[in-house]
Amino acid sequence: MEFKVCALHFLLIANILLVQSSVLGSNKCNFPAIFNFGDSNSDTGGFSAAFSPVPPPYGETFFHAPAGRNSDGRLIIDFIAESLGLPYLSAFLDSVGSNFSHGANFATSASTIRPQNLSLSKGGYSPISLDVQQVEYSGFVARSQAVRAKGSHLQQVFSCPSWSVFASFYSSLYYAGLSLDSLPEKDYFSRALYTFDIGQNDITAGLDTNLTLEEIKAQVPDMIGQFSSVIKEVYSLGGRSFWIHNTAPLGCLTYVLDALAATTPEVDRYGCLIPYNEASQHFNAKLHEAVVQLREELPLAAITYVDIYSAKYALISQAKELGFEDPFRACCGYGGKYNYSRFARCGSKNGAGDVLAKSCKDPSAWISWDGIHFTEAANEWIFHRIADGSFSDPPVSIESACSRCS
Ligand SMILES: *[C@@H]1O[C@H](CO)[C@@H](O)[C@H](O)[C@H]1NC(C)=O
Ligand SMILES: *[C@@H]1O[C@H](CO)[C@@H](O)[C@H](O)[C@H]1NC(C)=O
Ligand SMILES: *[C@@H]1O[C@H](CO)[C@@H](O)[C@H](O)[C@H]1NC(C)=O
Ligand SMILES: *[C@H]1O[C@@H](CO)[C@H](O)[C@@H](O)[C@@H]1NC(C)=O
Repeated sequence: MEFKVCALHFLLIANILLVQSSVLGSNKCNFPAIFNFGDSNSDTGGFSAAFSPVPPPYGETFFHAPAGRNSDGRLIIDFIAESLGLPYLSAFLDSVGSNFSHGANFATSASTIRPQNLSLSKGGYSPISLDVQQVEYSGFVARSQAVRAKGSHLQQVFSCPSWSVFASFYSSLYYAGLSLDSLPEKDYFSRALYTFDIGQNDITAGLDTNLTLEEIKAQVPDMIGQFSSVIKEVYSLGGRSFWIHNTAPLGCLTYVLDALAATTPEVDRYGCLIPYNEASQHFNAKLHEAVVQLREELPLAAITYVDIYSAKYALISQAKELGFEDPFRACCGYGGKYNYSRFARCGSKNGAGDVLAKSCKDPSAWISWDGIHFTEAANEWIFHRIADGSFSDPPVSIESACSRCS
């Protein structure tokens, strides 16, 4: 009910904006920055910087070398950055060659919303859970502004005429030291787009510890509660435009099929495992409810809920019609029914040090890159489906995601 009213309002606003835009120019938000939070679906180098770098052949299609991303090329977050006219996001944890002037990426692979009780080596999940990403973000806001304040003070000193001979020399040294032009301007934090894609690993972490789906569903309110707290924290620091992806159809992903297809008789007509898709849908329904609630609590926020589940399901279920090969078979992998083995993942080497799990000839023909993550071609397809708002509540396009719906 609430959603319908909200969407209707939005459509009216959109019509007005459309009329205005032909007169005034555009209804775009002109986001100057993106701050992203999440897991490997949107990690652009955080896990690689902190734990272990992704090996070749990751990155082969677009970056022509491993680029901290779990794909052969660009991720959805890269296509988002491109579409908003912004540079690719540097990972907050990567201190070499990073440039945060138009945003930062706090996502790391294997991250969960809820902190896990097992260390990375025991549980396989990242200690950089969403609460930690939020602490990193808070520190980034405060410290980047402190550095900027020092820099502008120095600029005034150098503008004194008697100093002008030395000014350009010293200022270039000083600015290089402070990397002033690698940090966002103050007002960017309130004008930025805040993107979130996290939750998939909270569900699989439960499966890894042998919880039943019912037990995992019972944890969803805690997952969503912790997610909402982070949105409120970002809002309290000035964040206003939020673009929130829900979670993928787990029962259609190769690594889940590999582990659980043998013991799961309930399969849909495309070959996806029904109970695991239902677990994702349960999480997504609760996330959607939380977004509706957050809109009431955060009156100045524009919060877009993006049903990326349906976009991914559409791609997998219509793979053939869309010109892709078997959606369950990994392009890069080794052995088994799906060219996927959890013991020999994409890029892993054999005893002699040769790459064992190799890439396929044409990754652009495949949907699954490594059995867990999507190929660049799949990411691009999914990006185009979600970018125009047709999978969103409210149905705003990404460049207009600062529009509130009430
Ligand atoms: C970790 O352990 C605490 C204390 O037993 C528990 O409350 C919490 O739910 C656990 N977290 C996860 C992700 O299992
Ligand atoms: C960071 O990127 C911005 C925009 O692309 C650019 O203007 C700036 O010079 C860059 N900073 C450094 C230190 O390279
Ligand atoms: C989960 O069950 C499997 C198979 O029964 C077992 O090998 C594994 O040790 C169990 N994992 C945990 C964390 O209890
Ligand atoms: C997966 O296996 C590798 C060898 O480890 C091959 O090189 C790939 O071509 C294969 N990919 C597919 C899609 O079958």
